[in-house]
Amino acid sequence: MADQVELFYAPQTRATGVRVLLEELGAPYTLNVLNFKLGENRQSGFLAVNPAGKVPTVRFGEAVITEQVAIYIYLADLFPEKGLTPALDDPRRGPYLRWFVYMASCFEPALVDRALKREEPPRPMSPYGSFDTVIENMRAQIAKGPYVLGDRLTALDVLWAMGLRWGIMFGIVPELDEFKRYTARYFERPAVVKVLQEDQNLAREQEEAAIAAGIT
Ligand SMILES: N[C@@H](CCC(=O)N[C@@H](CS)C(=O)NCC(=O)O)C(=O)O
Repeated sequence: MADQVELFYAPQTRATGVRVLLEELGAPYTLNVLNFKLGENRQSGFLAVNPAGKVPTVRFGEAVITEQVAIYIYLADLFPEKGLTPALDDPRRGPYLRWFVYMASCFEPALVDRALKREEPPRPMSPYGSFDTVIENMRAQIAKGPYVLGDRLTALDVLWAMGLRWGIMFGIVPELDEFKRYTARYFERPAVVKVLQEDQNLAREQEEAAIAAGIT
C-alpha cells in the first residue's frame, strides 16, 4: 500500500477543502499542483489520471478517486483513528452520508442553476426540489450545531464550511446568521488558516507564471 496520499491540486478550488481535511487528519500527503491558467489540467499526463481534467483528484496506491464527496468519505475512512468519521455501526453514519451526498446531489446543482440564472426544473423532476428548500434544509441542520452532526466535528464540516463560505462569497448563498456563525467558527481552525494562507501564495505564483507566459 502507498504511504502517501497524492492530491492533484489547484489553489482556491474544491481541492482546497480536501487539503484542509488532509491537514485535519494529520495524513501524509503530497501535492501535485496544476496551474489552470496554463491549462495544465488539460494536458495528457493529468487527463490520463482524470479524463475530466478536474480537481480534486486523489491517488492512493492503485486507487484513483475523483468527486470531492467520494474523496472526503474515502480519506476520513482511511484514518478512522482521527475520529472524523462515524463508524459503520454508529447511528450517526446514515446522517453523515446523507449530508455528504446532499452537497453533490442537491446543494451544488441548486447553486449552479441560481448562479447561471437558469429557471429551476419543475419540482417533480428537480433533483433538489427548489433552491429555497435546499437553503432552508441546510440552515435548519446547521442551527442544531455546533457542527453538521450536532455535537461532533466530522469531515462533513470541512466540506460544508468551505462550500457555504464560497457560496456566500460569490453572492449565491444568502448570508444567514446560522451560516455566518458556523463558517466563522470553522475558519478559525489552524488547518484552514494554514491552507488558505498557502493558497494565496500559490495563486499569486500561478498568476505570475501565467503573465510570464504571456497569458493574462
Ligand atoms: N464533480 C466534481 C467537480 C470538480 C470541479 O468542477 N472542479 C473544478 C475546480 S473547483 C475544476 O477542476 N475545474 C477545472 C476545469 O473544469 O477545467 C467534484 O465534485 O469534485
